[in-house]
Amino acid sequence: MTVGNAWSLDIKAKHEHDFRRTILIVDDEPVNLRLLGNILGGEYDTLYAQTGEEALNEIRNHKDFLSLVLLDLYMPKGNGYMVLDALRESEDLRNIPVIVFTAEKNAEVESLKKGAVDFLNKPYDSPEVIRARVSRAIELSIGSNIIGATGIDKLTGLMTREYFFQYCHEYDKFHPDQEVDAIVVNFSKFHLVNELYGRSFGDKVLQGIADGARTVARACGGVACRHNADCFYIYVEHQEDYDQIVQTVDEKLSSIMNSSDVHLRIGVYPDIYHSVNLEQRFDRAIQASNSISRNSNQTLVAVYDNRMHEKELYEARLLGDIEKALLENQFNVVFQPKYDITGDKPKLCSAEVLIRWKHPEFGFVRPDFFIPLFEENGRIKELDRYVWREAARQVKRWKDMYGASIPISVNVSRVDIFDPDLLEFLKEMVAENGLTTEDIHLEITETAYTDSVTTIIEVVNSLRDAGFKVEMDDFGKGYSSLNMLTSLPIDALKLDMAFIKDIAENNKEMSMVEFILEIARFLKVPVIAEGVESQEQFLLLKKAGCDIIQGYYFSKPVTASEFGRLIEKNA
Ligand code: G
Ligand code: G
Ligand code: MN
Repeated sequence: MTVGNAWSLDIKAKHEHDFRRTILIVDDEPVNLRLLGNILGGEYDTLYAQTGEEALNEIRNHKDFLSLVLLDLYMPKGNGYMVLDALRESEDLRNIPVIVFTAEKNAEVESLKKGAVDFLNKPYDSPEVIRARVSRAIELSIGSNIIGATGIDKLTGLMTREYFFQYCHEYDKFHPDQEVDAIVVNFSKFHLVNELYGRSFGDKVLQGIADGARTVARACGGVACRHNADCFYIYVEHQEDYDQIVQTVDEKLSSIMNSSDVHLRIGVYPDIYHSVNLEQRFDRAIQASNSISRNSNQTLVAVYDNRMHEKELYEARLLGDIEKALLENQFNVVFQPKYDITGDKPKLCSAEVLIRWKHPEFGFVRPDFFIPLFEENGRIKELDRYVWREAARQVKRWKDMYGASIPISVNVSRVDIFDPDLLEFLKEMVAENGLTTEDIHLEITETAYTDSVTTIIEVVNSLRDAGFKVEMDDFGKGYSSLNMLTSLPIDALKLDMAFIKDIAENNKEMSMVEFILEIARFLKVPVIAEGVESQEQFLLLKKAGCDIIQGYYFSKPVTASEFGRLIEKNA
């Protein structure tokens, strides 16, 4: 039996704060139902049942969004105790809080034992008492079922994500035919706002985005939440386009900070086919937003499309194939020589080990595609360790063959930095191969330094104390400031390829490189230039005082045996 307005829950008219919860009132007396309905109907959507059996049916039918049951103990066809027992026995239902009505002390104790959370007196307490007890019981049960007793994020006043997802699930149930959009709003490099302007300003910026998200949600018939620090989720009716959304959020933010500093990435997954569940839809919205560059200098929106779907399937395939790939030796390594150019003649001084994956079906898969995938899915450690071992074995072989070798550098993923066994593993690995820590250099990407400054400094210090040389890779790709360099413990700086690309054509680029070289000289840190392809670039870099060069100009990555011959010639 359904009375009240539960089925016409109109999300459009509602803002997150006045989201209505649903309660079930069970009593065999119609008069009592009406009375309680009147007391509680202003605040809650109400369902009614007159027997124990009916009550269980209603509970089962609405279990996903029922916030509370008010239960009379004495009824025909299954009394209140029977209902309590049935709820307690069911995994699905036992978390729904129940308040019982009773006139007897004994019954109170009995029903609390059977799992009721509270009781109300019959004849009824005053409306205020009833409302207060009901609301407290609901709050308490939310507190234990989901995080955050109120469901509201303190900083922004938006829903918490748990509450948000509950709400969205509920929305979907009531609006099975509504086309909906899952939208995520991401602030790129938000930590920089905190670092540059302080946390309290950062908080204001987040409130600004929240304000924008709330306005959008209201205008488009939906809800918004803060999902985590600087990422907001919005769930609204399907929109024809997203210009208005971008504009709204931008406007709210530009009243707080310089609009030229606002770079939001907005991703949208329009669920036109109702084909995937809520969580997946938001994952896809995130994928869409990740397709936008973190370095873009304006707020951009990306809508999930077929191409992204293919990519998702492809990524899933690759992930599924890792095990087999490792077993079947589909991975191998190549070596790209590095040349010291400080003397008269360039001299082979090292090489970087690079992984290659020859997939039986897809052919060569690019590492800059699969490395991030492995990182995200916790598989990079295995892969990196495989590569490092290969590198160590090779160096040992070359030492045995030629009586000498040169140090080889390996890439250390930023994820490896958090591995507590990293140092031990590396030390054992060199020892097992009869090498020393000087034979293996470690390249750690610049973004690792900016992600987690204190951890990385600790880890790098311990690696250097053990004798490993640490090179900061991809310098310039991330956003560590030049003055940060002075406090970072490193043995070499690898300039990102993007810097080198245009130095021959563009004076400004070359000045930038010269400037970095100057600072590095001051800090006594040698600089390695990557991606040097032409003689012109080589000569410019040599003139500017660059120390080491890696790039197609000297050599593409080569196989172990080819590199062995280079060592032999060198010696
Ligand atoms: O090889 P190119 O080969 O396309 O490499 C692309 C990127 O992938 C490089 O910038 C490098 O940082 C990364 N990479 C290559 N090999 C490895 C590896 O063995 N481990 C890690 N973590 N990254 C690697
Ligand atoms: O980890 P890292 O960014 O250092 O990897 C270096 C990457 O740069 C590898 O993918 C390697 O194949 C690539 N590379 C090396 N030299 C050149 C070059 O001269 N031109 C281009 N386009 N790529 C290069
Ligand atoms: Mn590298």
